[in-house]
Amino acid sequence: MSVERTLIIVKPDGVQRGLVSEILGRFERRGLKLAALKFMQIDRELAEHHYAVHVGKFFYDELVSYITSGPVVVAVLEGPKVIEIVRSMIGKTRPNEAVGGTIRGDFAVEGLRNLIHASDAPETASEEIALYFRDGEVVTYSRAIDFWVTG
Ligand code: FUP
Repeated sequence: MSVERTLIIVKPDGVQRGLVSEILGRFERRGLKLAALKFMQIDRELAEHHYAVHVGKFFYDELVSYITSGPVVVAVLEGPKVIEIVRSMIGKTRPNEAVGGTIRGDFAVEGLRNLIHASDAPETASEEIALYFRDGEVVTYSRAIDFWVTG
């Protein structure tokens, strides 16, 4: 069984609205394994690296201002097909299009205030994990429940 990792960020609106435990709790309850966790403020340089793919787009400046506007929680989650699973749990990028049952569909309303980021492919996941965590900060371990979650 191949195990993947993905990076998630509870964005400044998630922290300010007191939704950190709700969001992390959903991933924990799903059975996904926490491999790294950090509370931090993203500075402009890091934001520009993270969102390099969006340079020049109409929403870029506002996106960088928003992600640097307050502290965030950054985590690495691990599990088989975790990238796809987490993307489906966060819901569509535009909160108004996100269906109920997803994080955005349950708690977000409009525009950039979409509460959470999650890597969208294996290559971006590796790049993003390296952007936020040093090697030793991502922890490999086994849990007693792994047998019951992944077999
Ligand atoms: P997502 O992976 O769902 O967080 O979305 P992207 O990484 O593609 O985009 C990053 C952020 O840019 C989104 F959270 C919101 C913003 N964005 C827009 O405002 N409009 C768009 O068309 C695409 C992205």
